[in-house]
Amino acid sequence: MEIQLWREILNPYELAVKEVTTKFNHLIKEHHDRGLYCPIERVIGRVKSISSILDKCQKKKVSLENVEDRIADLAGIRIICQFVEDIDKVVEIIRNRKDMEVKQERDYIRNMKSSGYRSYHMIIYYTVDTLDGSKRLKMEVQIRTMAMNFWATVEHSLQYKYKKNIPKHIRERLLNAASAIIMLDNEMASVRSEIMDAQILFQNQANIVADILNNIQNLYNVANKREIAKIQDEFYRVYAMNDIEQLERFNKQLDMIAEGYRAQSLASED
Ligand code: 0O2
Repeated sequence: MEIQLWREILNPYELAVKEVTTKFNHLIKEHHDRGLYCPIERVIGRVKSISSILDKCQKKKVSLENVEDRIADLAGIRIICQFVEDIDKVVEIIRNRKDMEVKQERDYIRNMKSSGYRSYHMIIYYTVDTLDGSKRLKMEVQIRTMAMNFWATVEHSLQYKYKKNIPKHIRERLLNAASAIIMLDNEMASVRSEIMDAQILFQNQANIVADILNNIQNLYNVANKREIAKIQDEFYRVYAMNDIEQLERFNKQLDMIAEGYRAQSLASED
């Protein structure tokens, strides 16, 4: 097949990967903005390389005309979670989305592959709009924890190195490592709520500080320089206390100061 034709085929998949990655990243941001814990830690997307497509076609005896029908992971999204429990939450989010339709699900977490591979796979339908009109295409979504991702990445590199013929002693090591990953994920699950609390607290503090800085920025336009300098010094003093309640109180004071200036400017307009 001509290279140009490959480009034409893969173009909509590129768009799909960009759109879906952006949507999940936005979901992460929405959680953070609201001070909520997000079950998604990170999102990665890729369009399968032409050489990987050719390899897979050869392995599965797929003719190039049938590539789009038979290869479901031309577009791939990987969602990385912190905890195993988060994976079910992400699956539920995807099942409930109006812009994605689930075609197939494979649970390699409850049914680990003989290699030791663990991950939750979903094949979804997703529609993109291009110059040639709408196109409904298939995408593979892999959902796994950071620990599962570490294992899969290392194992994938070894498969590449040994051309899918990993020596027996290394395969045994990988199976041992897979068991260790299960233990690690279980251990982390037992402290999940502690970690989540800490992260939410950290995110809330970051949101309040962003709010305070925004307020100070706005006061620059209305307050005099001496007052701004005083407010800034006070901010650094309160920040050093490392106490979220003090930061909240300070932010409320800034709101009141800003409100005072607003009232003043309205009165002077009258
Ligand atoms: P790459 O290079 O990652 O793209 P099927 O649906 O059964 O006809 P398929 O597509 O092989 O065939 O399905 P499967 O088994 O669900 O695997 C899909 C993808 O999951 C693979 O894509 C890998 O990315 C990943 N995967 C599956 N098994 C393993 C494994 O044992 N180790 C690692 N590291 N990853 C695995 P590709 O195209 O095979 O590879």
